[in-house]
Amino acid sequence: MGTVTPDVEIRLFKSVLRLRRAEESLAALYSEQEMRTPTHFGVGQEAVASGVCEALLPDDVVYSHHRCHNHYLAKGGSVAGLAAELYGRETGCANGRGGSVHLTAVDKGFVVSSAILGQTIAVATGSALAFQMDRSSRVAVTFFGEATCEEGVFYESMNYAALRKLPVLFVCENNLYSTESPLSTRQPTGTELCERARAFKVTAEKVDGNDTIAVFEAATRAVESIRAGNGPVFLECMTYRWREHVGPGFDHELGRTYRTKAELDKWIEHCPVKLAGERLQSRGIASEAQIARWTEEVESEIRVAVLTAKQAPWPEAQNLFDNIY
Ligand SMILES: Cc1ncc(C[n+]2csc(CCOP(=O)(O)OP(=O)(O)O)c2C)c(N)n1
Ligand SMILES: [Mg+2]
Repeated sequence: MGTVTPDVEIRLFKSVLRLRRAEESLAALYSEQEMRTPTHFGVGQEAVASGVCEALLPDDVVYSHHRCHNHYLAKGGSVAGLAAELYGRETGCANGRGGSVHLTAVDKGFVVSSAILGQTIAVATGSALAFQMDRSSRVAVTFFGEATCEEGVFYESMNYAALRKLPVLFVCENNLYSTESPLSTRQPTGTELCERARAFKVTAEKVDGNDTIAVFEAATRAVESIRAGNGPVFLECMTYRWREHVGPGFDHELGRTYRTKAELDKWIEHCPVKLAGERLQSRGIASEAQIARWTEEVESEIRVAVLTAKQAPWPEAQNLFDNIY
């Protein structure tokens, strides 16, 4: 773990490609009105999930928030489980009970996602406490948006994690917006979230969240430091959500004016999948034909997943109350 070998680069590229194709395919099908769950797509933000998860071991655990598809898939969740969950079927990863914001793949170390901002930050911190008490070397990771740094639970968790030197990695996906509110309306000018983390004596690093390699390297440093017993790390990954806050559309096509098409275009230029693919080709690690083959493999996995999901049974009434506490 840790070195950027050609194998790592290939895995990172295949991961962002899989995340992108899965979400784009699901977004395209959304208008059929067969998926009835509100869905927060993470298109444009894939490199954060792929880069961090590549730095983890299989028994490290990941928690996520409402924009969770990328994290679930990058930690090893299946496209079939995701698609069936969005279609509300018994074969979904949460048996059709959770919808888009409540994904789980415990056997892969993706514990759960929740739409209540900040909730899983506290739960991940609790997992980290359990790992420490068990003298295990496992790490807990929690992904959240930059608006969640405006929630009290973020500071309580960070303080406790720092105090107890807990093995937790806080990953902030800074996509500049909370629903339709830009940072400038929510945080004082010049705010640096890393400085807030450092105020708690937490090691903090800011990276280009669209650069798979940069994220992977920063996450690797973070995880090594955490496993060495140095306590939590805060990683701020700068990125951008391409689609509307919730739903498959594009803001400019829907007449929304809280951000501009020009801003989106700038970020599309800095696309994580494009960057990772170009890097593979320029370094002679993979050809265009190889990339086309990988794309076809991913497309085929998604086609099967969607077809199977659409034919899968609805949840059974008799086990409706299972797993409810
Ligand atoms: C405690 C809480 N407050 C408000 C909301 C409503 N809400 C859902 S998503 C969201 C925006 C979150 O923004 P951010 O954390 O930056 O994540 P992003 O959507 O940008 O990925 C808000 C305010 C909520 N789900 N939970
Ligand atoms: Mg945000």
